[in-house]
Amino acid sequence: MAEGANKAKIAIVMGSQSDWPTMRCAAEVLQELGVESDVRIVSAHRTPDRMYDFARGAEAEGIRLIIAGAGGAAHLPGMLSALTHLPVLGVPVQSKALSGQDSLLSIVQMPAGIPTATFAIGEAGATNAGLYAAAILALGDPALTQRLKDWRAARTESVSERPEG
Ligand code: RP5
Repeated sequence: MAEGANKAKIAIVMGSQSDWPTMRCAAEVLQELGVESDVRIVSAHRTPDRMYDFARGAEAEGIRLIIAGAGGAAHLPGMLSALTHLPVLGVPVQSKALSGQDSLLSIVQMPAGIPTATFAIGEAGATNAGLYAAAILALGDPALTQRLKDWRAARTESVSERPEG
């Protein structure tokens, strides 16, 4: 792809199609905020060459932040952090065998020098990774800052004073 040809500044990558129901939460909240994302399947284990090419080419494509989700032996976020200086926001996908504890520990325990942000297991983590990525981009984008403030205000207003039913 040509230098800067990608309009999206945020890439959302995941290790498998099976991660998409979780990772789509990041894509959806970014869409609500009017932020484009480029969504791809990139596996550290099954498609290591694709992972390498993506990580090495991301900056030139115009990507500024990477949200990476994986489950089980979740090496993708850490490997991406090792291959690019771009910020990597890791989402531990809930695994079948260990409920995502394995994913969480695989992502969070990076050695000093290779920083990888780690969010909560599952959909909450994916949503918050999307919001966090938007907040970082908003530092240089006043219009996005306003949309983020409006989004948060709407969430606050949606909380009832008393439970219903
Ligand atoms: C990881 O293995 C993926 O990130 C996924 O969470 C997990 C299981 O993958 P599938 O067997 O469903 O493709 O690499």
